[in-house]
Amino acid sequence: MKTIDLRSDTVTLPSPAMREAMYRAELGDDVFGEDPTVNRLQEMAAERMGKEAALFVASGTMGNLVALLTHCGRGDGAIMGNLSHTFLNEAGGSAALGGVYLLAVPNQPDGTIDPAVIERVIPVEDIHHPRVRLICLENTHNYCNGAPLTAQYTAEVAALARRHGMALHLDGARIFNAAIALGVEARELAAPVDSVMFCLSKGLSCPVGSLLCGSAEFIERARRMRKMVGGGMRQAGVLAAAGIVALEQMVDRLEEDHENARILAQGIAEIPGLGLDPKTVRTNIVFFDFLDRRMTVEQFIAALQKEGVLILALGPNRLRAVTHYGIERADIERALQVMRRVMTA
Ligand code: TLP
Repeated sequence: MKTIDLRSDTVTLPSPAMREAMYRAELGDDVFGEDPTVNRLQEMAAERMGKEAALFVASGTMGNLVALLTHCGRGDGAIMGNLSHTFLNEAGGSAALGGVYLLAVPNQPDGTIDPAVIERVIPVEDIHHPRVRLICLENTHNYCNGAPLTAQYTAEVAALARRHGMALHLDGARIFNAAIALGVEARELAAPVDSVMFCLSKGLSCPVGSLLCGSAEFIERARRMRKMVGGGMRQAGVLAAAGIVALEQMVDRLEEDHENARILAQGIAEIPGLGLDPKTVRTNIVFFDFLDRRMTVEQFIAALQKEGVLILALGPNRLRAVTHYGIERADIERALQVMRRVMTA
């Protein structure tokens, strides 16, 4: 029986074309800037994001950390959403390693932060106050049901940042999902920001890797920060080769994942004891509430697991299922059947 692993799109395995490209990759020492495959991936990434340069990093967490360390010095502030991955799930790295002061402001259900709220928390120039150098947005917004943020909204926040002499960083871990959902190019969503990180190892199915993109000057400084956090990866072309295949072959198919997520959401919404508004599902992330009182959420997850369906608990009685490469329409039907059976047992 096939395990239907809906815990995350990070569980995706490389495609046969990726494995082949990894095997054949031309390699060099990337700390010397001499890995031709890494260099090619970085050029492609910069081009896809409409930026001058890009830097291959080990993970989304490392990409965001390097971005924060490059934009902010010790004691500087960065404003971000209280539900953002950087604030909640990156081990407080920028505070621990860079002395960056994080100001978390409320995310709205659509993943945005009200610009008026951002405006209110920016302190006036005074020796009492931290210098706030950076605003961070997340697109798609993972914990806000994978909501895509529009280019217009991002441009509005960028203009606000500029008015205050601040930079704007985008955690675009799933920016291609946002682009597909909104019917625009990813570079349009990235155009207003100073730096953008996107992941290869989620919906794009690579085993490892993310890219940080920005101006040539920013990326040069980011390269030093990456080195500092131990991210100089030598013959990283074996990993970058999969990334090249991902950018060439895996972006357009994300629409399939979105379609599967819609079907899954519709099905879950019809199961008594599970709470979900299908309108909130616009990309590949399906959050829903566990409302049943006859069993605990842990028992529900264990019962699904026994039948080969894996989902994740992210918060009390809050569950997440993510569609991705390797999950077919028939798997969605089977996952729904299992959920129905467990809930009516
Ligand atoms: N997210 C993971 C978990 O950590 C929650 C997931 O399964 O969704 N930004 C965003 C928006 C992310 O969702 C993630 C990973 C990251 C950054 C970090 O990427 P990695 O895992 O490569 O460090």
